[in-house]
Amino acid sequence: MNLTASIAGITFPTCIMNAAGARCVTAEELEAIGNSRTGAIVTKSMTRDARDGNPSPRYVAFPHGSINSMGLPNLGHQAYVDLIPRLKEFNKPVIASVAGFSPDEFVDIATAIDAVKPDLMEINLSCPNIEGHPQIAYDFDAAEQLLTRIRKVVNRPMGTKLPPYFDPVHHDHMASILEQCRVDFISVINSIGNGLVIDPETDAVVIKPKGGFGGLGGAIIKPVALANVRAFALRFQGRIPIIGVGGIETGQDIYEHLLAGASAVQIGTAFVEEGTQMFARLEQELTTVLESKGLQSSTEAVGRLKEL
Ligand code: RRO
Repeated sequence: MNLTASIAGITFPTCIMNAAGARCVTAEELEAIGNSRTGAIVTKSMTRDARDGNPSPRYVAFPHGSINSMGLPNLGHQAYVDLIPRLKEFNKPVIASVAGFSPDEFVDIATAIDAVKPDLMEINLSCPNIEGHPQIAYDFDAAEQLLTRIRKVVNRPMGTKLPPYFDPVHHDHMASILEQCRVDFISVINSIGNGLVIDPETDAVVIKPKGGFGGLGGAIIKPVALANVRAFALRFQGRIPIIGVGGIETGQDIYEHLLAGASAVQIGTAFVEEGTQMFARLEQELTTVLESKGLQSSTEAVGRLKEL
């Protein structure tokens, strides 16, 4: 079975990779990803300076989902500038995820990271967990201005990680901004921001930051993720490739993301729960699903969703 993917001219040995955020902060974690069956190595979103992130507990899994408010813990961009050349030796694409607390910070990090030539750069416009910093991609003018500035300094293929949108008007607006800004790919969706989970035993919230509000991930968000993949796929008509993220635990989940229009997928919550052996399992399961559909490659499934 051919599970390779091509995004922005870069070939991926398989279409299955980790999502930015989970278990991809340190050199050890990133090297473990490099040594696994993953189709790419995606870094944690980086900021200018190293950060410890929010106080714990800050990630909790519950039946069919997870909630997190990590608060951007990362090594600081210089550590990833130093690390990326080593990560490229694993012979699979390296995707550097870039965040920031101001437009200047995004631009400075993107400039420094571009110089060490990651295969792709993913600009995170959708972190829901920093107090006082709203998700940029919900402010369409700010997102457009920021992407316009970053595009000028980035020569590598550049994409953006988006939050979920819940109205077609917002899909229309963001899709036109992304085409205008010459974005090479998108990753959708980030966690569903500012959910709340309550522990029935203690009557308390389950994570400490922001009074318990945090980003939702895992199986419960799959329908929202699929809707966003599909909504952008219908608008882009193949002009901008899509990496589907959200709710993937099985090969069938990956297949559904492909049907909706994703060329590849990223996995967060299930990767946190299962570790690097998950990639081989998902490869196997996806192969079984594709075979049962009479397909020879994952690419053949992309966008093949039927409507009634
Ligand atoms: O670090 C986080 O709290 C975090 C980030 Br940057 C993000 O983009 N999405 C998320 O669920 N958590």
